[in-house]
Amino acid sequence: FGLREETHADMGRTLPDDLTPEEKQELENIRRRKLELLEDIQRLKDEIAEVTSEIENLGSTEERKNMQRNKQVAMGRKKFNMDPKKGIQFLIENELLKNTREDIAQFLYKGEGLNKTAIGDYLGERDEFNILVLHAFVELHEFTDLNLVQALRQFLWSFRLPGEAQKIDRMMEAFAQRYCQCNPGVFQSTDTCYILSFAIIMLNTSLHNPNVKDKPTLERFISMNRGINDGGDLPDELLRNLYDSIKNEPFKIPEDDGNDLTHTFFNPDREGWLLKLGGRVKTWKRRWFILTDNCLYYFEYTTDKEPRGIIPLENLSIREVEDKKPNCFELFIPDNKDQVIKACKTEADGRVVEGNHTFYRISAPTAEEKDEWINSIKAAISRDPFYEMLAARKKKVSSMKRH
Ligand code: 4IP
Repeated sequence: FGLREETHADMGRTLPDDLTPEEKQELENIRRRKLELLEDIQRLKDEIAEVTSEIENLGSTEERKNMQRNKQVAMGRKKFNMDPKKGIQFLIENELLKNTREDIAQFLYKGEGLNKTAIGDYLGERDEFNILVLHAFVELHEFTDLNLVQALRQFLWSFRLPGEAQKIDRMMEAFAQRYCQCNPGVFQSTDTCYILSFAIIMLNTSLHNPNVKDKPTLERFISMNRGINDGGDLPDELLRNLYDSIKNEPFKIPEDDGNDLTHTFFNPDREGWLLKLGGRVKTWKRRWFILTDNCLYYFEYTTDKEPRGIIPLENLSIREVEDKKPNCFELFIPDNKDQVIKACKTEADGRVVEGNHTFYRISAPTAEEKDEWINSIKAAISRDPFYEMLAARKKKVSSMKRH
């Protein structure tokens, strides 16, 4: 701009007198060309500035769009964690996710920012579409040349098993199918793979939970799995490898809220001192409680062989209650507060008789122990249907040979 001014000033300046008219004309032409050139440059500069600002604006709209998109994806993830179905619907409606089983499965498999309990809930749904997504999800797992323990480690880390027996059954069935597809010839059938998977999960529990005193040996693990390969036995070598792998490194499972079936498999039965209120005569007695086999046993001393009482947990519910004693909970029959709970007890004279409790009120030494007992008992109460399903499958594969 400065140069142009200068040139304009030049234009007005009188030319020296000693120049010939031709020279004056020549000089005048040079000045004019210079001015034109400068004006061209300025025009170009203006154009460049215009285009640059357009590009900048374009960039920031792109950026803004991206930011907006990221925000919506984050919102979708949050929604998913609160309500998986709604979260997926939101992402689809906002064109952040395609409504295909493959895309949704991929989204869950990547799992970025997603809560593993929510992933498990979505995959466990009974809905036909969710089942298709479950299968697409399982197919994203590569199990080729992994042994069953390695495959289970990978699978059980990718989401959290939900708490319902039917859901666990569906998911483990899908897992077993995929494992057999990736490793043909290892097992006679998917059922064998399914049953062995649970035997491994339970072995993990027995070997690594401090509450389980009686640790199974390799021999016991092998004998427990006799006949599960469609009536035949699996090679000892294979079982030994799986046993060693679990013994050397327990399963790592996603954060556990202790409120469902997985709890049973990974943190099962427990024992400890609790106070119990009497049935007819309301006296508090300190008793050693053991939770196992879906029953609650109580003893006078930890070393007693015979329990003073046995409470089968079937059909019972558990809840926290307020009492003068701290950290109380009680076992009761839902919707029937007057019915006597099916249980047995030992009378003072040693006779074993039916109990008299319409509820069992129990006080734990600390709030933490109360929560742990409630969680373990809840898990024990809810695991029955699953054990039945597993038992049915076991029966099926061990009778295959006979048929
Ligand atoms: C007893 O009170 C104990 O509390 C018993 O507990 C209890 O039996 C009795 O209930 C209750 O009368 P006293 O010892 O003061 O007589 P425990 O068996 O642990 O010693 P439960 O059924 O709770 O085992 P009733 O229902 O028998 O009265």
